[in-house]
Amino acid sequence: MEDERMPNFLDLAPVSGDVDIAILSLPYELTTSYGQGTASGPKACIKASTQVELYDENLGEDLPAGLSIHTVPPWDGDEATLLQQLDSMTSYLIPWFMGDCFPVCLGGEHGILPSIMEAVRQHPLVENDLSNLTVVQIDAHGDLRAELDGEPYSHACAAARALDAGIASLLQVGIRAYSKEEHERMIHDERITTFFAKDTQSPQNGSHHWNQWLQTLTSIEGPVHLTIDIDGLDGTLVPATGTPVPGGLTYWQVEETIQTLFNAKNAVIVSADVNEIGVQEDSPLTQFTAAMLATNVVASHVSARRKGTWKPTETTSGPNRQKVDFRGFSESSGGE
Ligand SMILES: [Mn+2]
Repeated sequence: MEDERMPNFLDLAPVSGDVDIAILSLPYELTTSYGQGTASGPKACIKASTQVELYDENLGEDLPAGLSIHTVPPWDGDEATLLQQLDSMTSYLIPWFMGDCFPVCLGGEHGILPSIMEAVRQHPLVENDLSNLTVVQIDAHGDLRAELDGEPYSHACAAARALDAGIASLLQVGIRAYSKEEHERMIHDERITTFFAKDTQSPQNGSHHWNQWLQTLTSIEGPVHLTIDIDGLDGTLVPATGTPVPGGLTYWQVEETIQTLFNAKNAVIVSADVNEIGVQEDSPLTQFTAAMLATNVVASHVSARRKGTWKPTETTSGPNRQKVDFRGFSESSGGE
């Protein structure tokens, strides 16, 4: 079973020429609290994606809708230290973050986000300065801890590390599990806007908060990275994610978030990730839900291209790209 051929995302034919959309796999798991299997998540998600319908109603046609979608072989780093692993992931990602194609990363635990931020830094619209980048985070957790069990690069610190990297703003939704320290940071850090699940999911006035969230997305300007921790969804939809939590977003709320974001007139979504994908054994629901969301991200990107809000910033090049040596994490740290 293990050595069966790995399918491409959506079971599409291999790409030999230009790449318009790159599907990247980061099977990275180091610090997930008590779930297991996010390292196998990207592979399970790609396998599940072969069962996703190619027809997209908004596009009015089947994916890939005239574009080339390339499934990049997974990152296979096996470095000695955590910081070297983060460097290795960034090296793997950078060739796909040069603005000529749209990268969609599948994870792996949310600890992949710092590596993604370093790759986004190389994007021509970001120009090595993250201070014009907005990160939109769908998540059950704040991920704003300074450290967890002594580890600053824990999945529980992903958003805090993105802020440390210098991003302009962090917009969070689905949030319902956080510490006192994280709650205080959400309230006092002006770069953070948090939409709590207890508000957006309130049976009495949830729609008021939800409309505010959609308006917030619509008014974003400049480059954006979208990070979807699938535990932002209600735990019933993703029981095999690292830390499933009840009381979360519905599937349609996440789709509406994706579509509203990609439709924002003055925002350019430069990259996205779908992370904390677990492998459910009794049913493919968890990995299939992740595959549906990744497909929706791809279709929404196609729509943004058609509207002209996303344009390639360089000449498109093919699927064979060299890793870029990156040592930012291991060299900038003064040790543990
Ligand atoms: Mn998270």
